[in-house]
Amino acid sequence: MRIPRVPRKNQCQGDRAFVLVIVLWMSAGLVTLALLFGQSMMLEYQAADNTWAGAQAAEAIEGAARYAMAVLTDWEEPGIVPEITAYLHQEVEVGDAMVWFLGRDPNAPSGSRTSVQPVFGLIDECSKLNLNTATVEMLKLLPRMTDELAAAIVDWRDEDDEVTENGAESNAYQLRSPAYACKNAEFETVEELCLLIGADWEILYGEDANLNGILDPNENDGNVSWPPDNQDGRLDPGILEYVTVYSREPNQRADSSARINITGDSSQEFQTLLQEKLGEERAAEIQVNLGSDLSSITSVLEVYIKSQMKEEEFAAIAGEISISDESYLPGLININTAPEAVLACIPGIGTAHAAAVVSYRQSNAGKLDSVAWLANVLDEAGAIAAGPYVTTRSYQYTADIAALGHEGKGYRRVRFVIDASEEEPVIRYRRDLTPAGWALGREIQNRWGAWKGENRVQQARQSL
Ligand SMILES: [Ca+2]
Ligand SMILES: [Ca+2]
Ligand SMILES: [Ca+2]
Ligand SMILES: [Ca+2]
Repeated sequence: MRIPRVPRKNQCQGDRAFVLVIVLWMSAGLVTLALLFGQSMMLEYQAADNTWAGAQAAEAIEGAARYAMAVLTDWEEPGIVPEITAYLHQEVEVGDAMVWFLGRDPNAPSGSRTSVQPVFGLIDECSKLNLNTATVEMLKLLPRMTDELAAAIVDWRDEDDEVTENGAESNAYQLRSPAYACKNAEFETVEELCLLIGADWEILYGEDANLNGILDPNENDGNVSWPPDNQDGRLDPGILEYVTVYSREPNQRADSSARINITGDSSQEFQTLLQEKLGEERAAEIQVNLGSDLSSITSVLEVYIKSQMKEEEFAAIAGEISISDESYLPGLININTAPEAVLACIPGIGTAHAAAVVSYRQSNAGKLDSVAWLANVLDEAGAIAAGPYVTTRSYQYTADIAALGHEGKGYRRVRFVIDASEEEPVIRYRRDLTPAGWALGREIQNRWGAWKGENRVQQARQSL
């Protein structure tokens, strides 16, 4: 009996099936390769595109920094905070890129900063407390500040090695591993605070992990994402929000000559000034009110109070007089721009009157030409106590510039401090804050940010 042969047809079918499987395998492999190739091209395209967008954003930031310096150079009233309408500050197109100056609202009540959208503009460094001049008592009143850190700040900058109560000098820093010495000289940046005993991340940054002054989603979700926060719907920033090392006012008149030091040997000059600006009769009355001995006067605000001048009379001479011979007056706080938390640190204002100071200046905008207005909010003793610490002038500004390259990609952010207290504005500080993450709030993110970029990528992917 012959074993029936397997029908040829079937054998043929088997071969074909085998070939088909191979072909299918190969096709699948080719498709996979093509997909992988496409994907890798896509990734390369995306990477190159993002790099390009980042470069555009970085260039735009350089341009915006130069622009900010030009604004301060050209501003017609040096020492007066430029009006927000006097310069471009948000969604400024620079080629294919777009830049924003991240700002602050000085009138936002410190207890209820609920804003999730940033405000824009230059930030006044003279609205902050100067680490090189503030006393322990003033520092202690900052939100989150501890007695230890306040004292350590003063010990860090003072020349001696005598430990302030609760403070820390070299002895304490020598115990650290590795050891280092107490600086015993002025702070040059606010980041130097990180070296100090008692300074931890929470005190410095608080809930504002990206240092933009607004409540970002991760800053109000408890411990779900960094940083830790109390989820109360309000931003509780750290002390970096409120401190500076840059504020200083040239002790000069508008024509760059030295101001008249009324506590020194210049009574004749002062008298002539009063006569020129206010007439002989008023000058005589004012001199009677002031008395002949001005050596114990502690501020120009005290001159205003004791002389019983009118506010507009004082505004006419305030920029001409001083109680110091120094060429610069460091650390004065601009009462027109300081937030409530900083005003609360000023002797005579304190936590008791800081909110009243803010609400007075809000309802009297345009009438805040000199420090005289503070005497309308505080009693005489309070105003005299505050006098040595306050001004209405500012010469140093932060330009916190964020930028996006083409199609909302390539986010970058650099913070500059510009000092306009000398003949030409100079940059005193520069820090890349890109790693701190998105700082422009949700609305801009939705319009320009990653979301839009992602959409473009999807479109590009579909078209491949
Ligand atoms: Ca010291
Ligand atoms: Ca924030
Ligand atoms: Ca959080
Ligand atoms: Ca909070």
